[in-house]
Amino acid sequence: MAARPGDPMGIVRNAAIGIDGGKIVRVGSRTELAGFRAREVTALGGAWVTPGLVDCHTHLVFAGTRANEHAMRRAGATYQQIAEAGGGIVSTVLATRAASVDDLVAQSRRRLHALMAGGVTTVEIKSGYGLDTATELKMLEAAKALGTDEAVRIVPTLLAAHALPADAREGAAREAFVRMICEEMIPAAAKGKLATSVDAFCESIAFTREEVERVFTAARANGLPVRLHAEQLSNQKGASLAATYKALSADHLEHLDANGAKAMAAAGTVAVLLPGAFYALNEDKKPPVDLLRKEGVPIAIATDCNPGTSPLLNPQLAMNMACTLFGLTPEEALAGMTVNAARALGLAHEVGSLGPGKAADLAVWRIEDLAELGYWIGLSPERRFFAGRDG
Ligand code: DI6
Ligand code: FE
Repeated sequence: MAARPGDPMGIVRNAAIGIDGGKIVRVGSRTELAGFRAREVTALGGAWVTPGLVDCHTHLVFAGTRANEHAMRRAGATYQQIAEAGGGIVSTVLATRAASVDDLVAQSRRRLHALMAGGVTTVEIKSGYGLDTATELKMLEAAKALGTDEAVRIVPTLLAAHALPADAREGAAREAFVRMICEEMIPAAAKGKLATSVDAFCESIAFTREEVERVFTAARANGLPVRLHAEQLSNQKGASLAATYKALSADHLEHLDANGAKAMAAAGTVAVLLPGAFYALNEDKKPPVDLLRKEGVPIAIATDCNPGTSPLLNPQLAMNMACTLFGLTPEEALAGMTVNAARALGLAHEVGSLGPGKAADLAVWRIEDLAELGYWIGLSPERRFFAGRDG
């Protein structure tokens, strides 16, 4: 059996999938594919097949951990208080600057393996723990190396505007940092083909709308599409700014308002929901899922795997949390980690659904019913195929 989300589910029973050169050439019932002459047939014994999962928002490459903050939060400190006290993103920056590319690759590989074991075949990885040009590029090099070594598609994003370095929080130093992102980091990442999009964090503890606009303008000038961490901790009207720049996605969105949702729908900007961060920060404000549905904004789900707010390594748990905490249906959760996640990466023509011309990235599940995806907490697929290859 094969499920093709987007159709809306497009379930085909007694299905067969024809694959050639790492791509799908046909999907249909076994009788429809009876004339398909295959060199090799792999029987899956009545299992369900979905597209390989797409984790469209991670900060998977970093050094060290921030397990201490977990304890601080339990003692009552907020994410903002931890950041202001020199913890948070800036503490991961120090560890990441000190690590070599090999170190970063080794530390990150374990996390990548965990996502892959959960059925992920495409992983977006953001920089953002460098905050200087050399380290941002080093992180992107590490992400690229993982994609070369492992049976997984890595989609690298430059997130230089993630946090302000401790010595550049105000005044001329702050302005110089934003200028460096625009004039140095973005052109270098674009020229080296090390990133396929540019992301930023629009928040009171991070970058203002005006600063994000400068970053987006530079991204556009360098031919890179944009995405935005928007309305995570407060409403900065980031979602409508993202929509103005035809962003691929706006992510988090707990504090999204109706105007933001309307603007996203009109621009085709995907809403990426990150229940792991909502959970780990013990937030109570949920993203307005009914509003997203009403406006017809496509919804994606991702792990947001990062050392601070979402140390989450399991895509099924992200789907389960999206259902349990945010009220998504199991179908919405599956579309959120397949077809809509692919859209958030600008890769819907390549991954996230099963059809002719798409990559033969498959997850094979030993389940009775599709609703079991996002029901089990931490289910792994029985098999996984990447570009037609078992593994
Ligand atoms: N929002 C998040 O949830 C992550 N980045 C961001 O802008 C957190 C990253 C971290 O705390 O290390
Ligand atoms: Fe994030």
